[in-house]
Parts: sequence; C-alpha cells; structure tokens
Amino acid sequence: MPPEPDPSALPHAARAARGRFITLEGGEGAGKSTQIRILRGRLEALGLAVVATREPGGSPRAEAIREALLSGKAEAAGPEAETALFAAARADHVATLIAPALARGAWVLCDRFADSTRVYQGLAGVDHKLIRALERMAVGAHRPDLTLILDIPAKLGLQRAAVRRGAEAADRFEKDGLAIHEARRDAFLAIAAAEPDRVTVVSADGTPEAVAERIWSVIEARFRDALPPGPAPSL
Ligand code: T5A
Repeated sequence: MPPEPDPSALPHAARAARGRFITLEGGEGAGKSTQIRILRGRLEALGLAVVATREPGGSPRAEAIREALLSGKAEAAGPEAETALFAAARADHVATLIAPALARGAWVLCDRFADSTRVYQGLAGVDHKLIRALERMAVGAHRPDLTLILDIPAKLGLQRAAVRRGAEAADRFEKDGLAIHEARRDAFLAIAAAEPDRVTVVSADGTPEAVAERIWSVIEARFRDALPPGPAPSL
C-alpha cells in the first residue's frame, strides 16, 4: 500500500477539505471524556461532521486490545509488550477510523493518543527510541493538529475518576500510587513545553462549563480559518 501523503505537503484545496485532528490528553479523571462530549456538540452545532473516539480502542480490533491492557491481563508480559499492544491498537484505529474520517472532512476528537504512550509507558521505563519508532509506525502522517492537555492535580483527578467508577475496581494504570500520577502530570507538561506549536495546556480545574470555555478559546484561536463564521455555539 502506498504511504499516506503528509497533509502539510498537500496543495491548499486538498488541505482545506481535510478535517482536523484534535487529541485530549492528561491524567486520570481530568475530564477528557466530558470535554469531548461538549466540544463535539459545539462543533456539530456549527454544521461540522465530528467523530469522537478514544484510545486505547476506537475500532473493533483496538477495543479487543484495550480489554487485554486495562484488565491487567497483558501486564505480566512487561512494559515493552504493553507498549507494542498500545501501538498495534493505535495503528488499527488510525487506519480504519481516524484517517478515513479526516479524509472525508470530519473533525476527529480523540480521548488520549500517542502522548499517553510517551508518558505512561515512558515512565514505566520503556526506551524512548522504541516508543518513538512505534509511534511513527502507528501514526504515520496523521499527527494531531492540536493536542489539549487537561491539567489537574493528580489527587483531584483521581477523586473524580473514583466518583465516575463507583463500585468498579480501578484499572491497570489507575491503581498506581499518587507519586506516579504526579510524575505523569509533569511528563505531560514537559511534552507541552517541548512542542508548543501542537500542544496547549488547559487548566481542568473548575466546573465543566468553565473548562469548556477555556477549550473553546483555544479552538477558535487555532482554527479560525476552518470554522464557519458566526457566534460561538452555546454550551
Ligand atoms: N494508557 C492509554 C496508556 O498507558 N498508554 C496509552 O498509550 C493510552 C492511550 C485508559 C488508561 O490507559 C492508559 C491511560 C489510562 O490509565 P481510560 O478508562 O480510558 O483508561 O481512562 P481515562 O482516559 O483516564 O478516563 P477517565 O474517565 O478516568 O478520565 P477522563 O475522561 O479524563 O474524565 P471524565 O470526563 O470521565 O470525568 C471523570 C469524572 O469527573 C467528572 C465526570 O462527571 C466524571 O464523573 N468531571 C468533573 N467533575 C468536576 N469538575 C469538572 N470539571 C469535571 N469534569 C468531569
């Protein structure tokens, strides 16, 4: 199969027809799913086609891998094997859902993506060269146009995640200690500092509505040329 063209190398007309790829990242319970629901509604209110998805998962094969990863069944295979599984899931998700959606002009909102591997598996000790090689394999030319890191103190995020979970047990990664969750927060912030053109940090503190307004300001500023004219859609 020929490689997908790099979207930044496409002529303007082709680029304009392509959708936008936005990923939301951050620690447990930061509010990514909540904000994707709100952002999807606002973009759809403007008449845009939106695909909301998540990782690990998002396609039937990737959802099967998600079950193996989050249940902890894959944990005994070691962090390198888990990293390969995240990459395999991502490659299928990109090829079968994300790339086709972008090609037909949809905006794709993805709850976690490659930065989560850099942070979670990177902090588990997996060699960053392996992580980057697998990322290139899985993502190809479909790098996010914008990554929003929802930033929140780990303790508060874990409290929110516990409320959402109710009586269910914490998953494979959520059950780690507070110090690891704080280190993940710092690692997300380091990615933002290293890639300011792609990544914007948004405080996830405050009400969902307050966070949504912060996110919308970023979207308006970043995609002014791609959003239909008119007032911001209400929450
Ligand atoms: N992982 C993932 C890796 O290790 N490597 C990888 O490459 C990838 C892709 C995924 C796990 O896999 C790991 C990271 C994760 O540990 P998941 O179940 O998809 O697991 O977990 P999360 O993505 O962390 O999902 P959460 O549901 O925990 O967090 P969200 O989506 O950030 O939060 P959300 O929106 O569900 O909100 C949580 C609760 O808080 C409330 C919500 O109503 C909900 O009850 N809430 C708020 N409350 C107060 N104020 C606000 N502003 C609120 N916003 C939401």
